[in-house]
Amino acid sequence: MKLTSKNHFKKYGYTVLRNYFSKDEIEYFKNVLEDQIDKPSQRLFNQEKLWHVVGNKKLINIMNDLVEEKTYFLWHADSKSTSIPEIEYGWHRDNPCRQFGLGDDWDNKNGPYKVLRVGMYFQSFKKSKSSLNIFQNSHKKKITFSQISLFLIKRISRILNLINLKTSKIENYFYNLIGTNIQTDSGDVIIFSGNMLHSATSTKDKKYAIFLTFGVNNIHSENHINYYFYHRKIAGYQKNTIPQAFINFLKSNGIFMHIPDEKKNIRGVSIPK
Ligand SMILES: O=C(O)CCC(=O)C(=O)O
Ligand SMILES: [Fe+2]
Repeated sequence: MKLTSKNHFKKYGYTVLRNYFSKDEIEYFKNVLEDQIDKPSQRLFNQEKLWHVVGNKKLINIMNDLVEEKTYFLWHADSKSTSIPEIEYGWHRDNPCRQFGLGDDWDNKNGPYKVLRVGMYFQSFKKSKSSLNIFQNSHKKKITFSQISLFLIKRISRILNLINLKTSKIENYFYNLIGTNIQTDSGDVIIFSGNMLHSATSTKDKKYAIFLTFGVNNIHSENHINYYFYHRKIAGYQKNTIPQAFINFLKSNGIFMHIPDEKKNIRGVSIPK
């Protein structure tokens, strides 16, 4: 029996909405993303033509239903549009405390962790071979055997790179062994828990994607915002550069969440190099 999105999410920590966007919507997003192809990645609040995707009522309702609580926009949102095939294999979590079980994100005494990442894809799988690998349940369970495999894969890839072999085939093979490989086609949306291990796989053609973050009104969402504005040095997350019109837009959609004015200590915070 096929699980509903909600049951799938509850069981594995992620869900995939296939063909979520219509042909016209896909066309629209593709055009906007094509205009900024290979330019430095922009924060979504500075991309007016993409704002409306954040207020997508159907999507907000799906997220509210998945976590059984009202969700808000957490500001960590950007787009990726590249013509250069990616050869990136960065397994990571998107949350502030990236080591399993360590730090505030993993402490539920002040509220459950309910931060969602949303990946929206607008390129055909056939052409791009784009996929997202996920360690299902890595938001609940420590992955020990897999961590060892990851280490081995990195070593093997590095050696193969050194001797100049075409590694993508071999790497994909390994990734399929250790993760759940979600092939992304135009119009697909993946929603996953922000503390889940994941990695984009290599692509062969253009890739157009938008990533958003939503969460319920609690300490974990507050920490997520604080982390991207004050702990990480990712260009563009500056409170004073956010257009008032976007703030008004979020408020009118009931998804506005306050951005703090200063850095707050987060226990167990990880800062990737
Ligand atoms: O490119 C992708 O599909 C994933 C990107 C990602 O993991 C991120 O932006 O945090
Ligand atoms: Fe990520």
